[in-house]
Amino acid sequence: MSNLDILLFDDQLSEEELIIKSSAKDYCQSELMPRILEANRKEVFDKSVYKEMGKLGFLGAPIKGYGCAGTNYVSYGLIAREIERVDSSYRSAFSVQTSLAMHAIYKFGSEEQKDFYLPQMAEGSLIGCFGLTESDAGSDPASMKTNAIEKDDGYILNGSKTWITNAPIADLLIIWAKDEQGVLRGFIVDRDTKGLTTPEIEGKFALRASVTGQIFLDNVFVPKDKILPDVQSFRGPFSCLNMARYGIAWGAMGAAEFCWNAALEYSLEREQFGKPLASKQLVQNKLADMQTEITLGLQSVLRLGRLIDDGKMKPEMISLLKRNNCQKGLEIARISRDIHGGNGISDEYHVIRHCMNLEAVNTYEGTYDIHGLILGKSQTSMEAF
Ligand code: TGC
Ligand code: FAD
Repeated sequence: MSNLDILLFDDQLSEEELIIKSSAKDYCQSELMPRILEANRKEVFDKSVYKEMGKLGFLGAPIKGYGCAGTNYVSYGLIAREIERVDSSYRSAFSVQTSLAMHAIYKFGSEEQKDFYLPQMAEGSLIGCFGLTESDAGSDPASMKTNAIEKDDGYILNGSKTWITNAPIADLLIIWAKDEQGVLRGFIVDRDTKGLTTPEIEGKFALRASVTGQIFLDNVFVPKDKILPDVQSFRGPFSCLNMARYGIAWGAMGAAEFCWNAALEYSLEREQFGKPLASKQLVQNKLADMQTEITLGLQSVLRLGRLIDDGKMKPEMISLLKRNNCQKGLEIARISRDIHGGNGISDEYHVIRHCMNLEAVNTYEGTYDIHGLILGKSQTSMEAF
């Protein structure tokens, strides 16, 4: 179906980007796709996925040095797209490790922290998580209660986090907490630290192949060398979020592409009223809408990737595309589900899984409306949060 790439997307990629895209696609289709149905049904995340991604150089891909591949941001986006074509849970695993946990250490950590953690995280031997959200501080993380009290040789952390990807399986937890002056600080909390518990949140109907949990910090002692020295404001976590949101904007298009292709194939094969569904005007119009939104969405994230690689990124650019591509991806998944009729609710056709995943993807890393408000603020200079 070569005529689907109507604006010849791949012609805009370099030789290196094409190789990365193709190796990501091969891995995702041969190793992840065969596992996802059972993983989603049984709500399990296979930790060996991290080792496999590590071997391919995906983890921390855009980081220079420290055992990381040092790709550009377009390549990082291409990887996210291929992973999420299979499942948003695997893209979540990739995003949290790369853009949230590793990026936090890379941007704000000491040289010793980078030397110790990043190579092991790049190879998938250490798994990270990123604890910002609390039960009463979701869209508004500035209202968090988790606090850090300074002692001679470190800090004592108290508080809790919720809805944290990887929390139950993480070897190291990036925890954001306010000090006694109300200044936001970032801490690396190692798994074996006394007073740390990370129960799993069960019964999710989205991202079932991703582990999500809570984090409880009960007088957790963090030595001075585990504080991220170069961050003293919400600019820290928000700059990690920029990178993860950018990856999501690509990933949502990968999930949407899967759903569009599935709708096309299904409608070509399925006959009703004596003809294939694909011969019906209503169906063709839906396929045209899917193709349009995906083509525009992909062109836009490619442009954004080039801007990031050229050092011209502004956060509102990322909000525009995280918001748009998640919403459009979700709509496409729902319409594909509808075109599949009754079969659309069976996981064997995969689209219902993408629908449910994209509900969560539309919410995390800033909801659709929060990104609308960020864009509103950038236009009007007035905060409407
Ligand atoms: P505000 O006063 O606007 O800013 C505070 C400081 O942060 C700076 N800043 C940014 N810096 C870099 N990038 C950005 N995007 C930034 N946005 C703001 C700002 O310049 C300021 O710096 P300074 O030096 O003056 O201190 O902050 P606010 O409290 O009014 O927040 C506004 C708002 C609503 C935009 C923010 O709270 C927000 O983005 N809320 C959404 C929360 C969110 O996205 N949470 C995500 C949690 S992590 C997650 O969901 C992971 S899921 C991963 C997965 O599984 O894939
Ligand atoms: P709320 O903030 O309560 O929002 C509820 C609704 O109110 C939304 O529709 C929202 O748009 C709307 N709303 C909020 N404020 C306004 C306003 N000012 N004006 C108008 N409407 C508003 N967090 C982490 O820190 N790390 C993680 O790894 C992580 N992983 C996650 C994994 C999953 C599967 C999920 C579901 C969430 C994860 N999160 C994580 C948390 C996620 O970032 C939050 O769920 C998200 O930011 C929204 O916060 P909330 O759920 O508290 O919703």
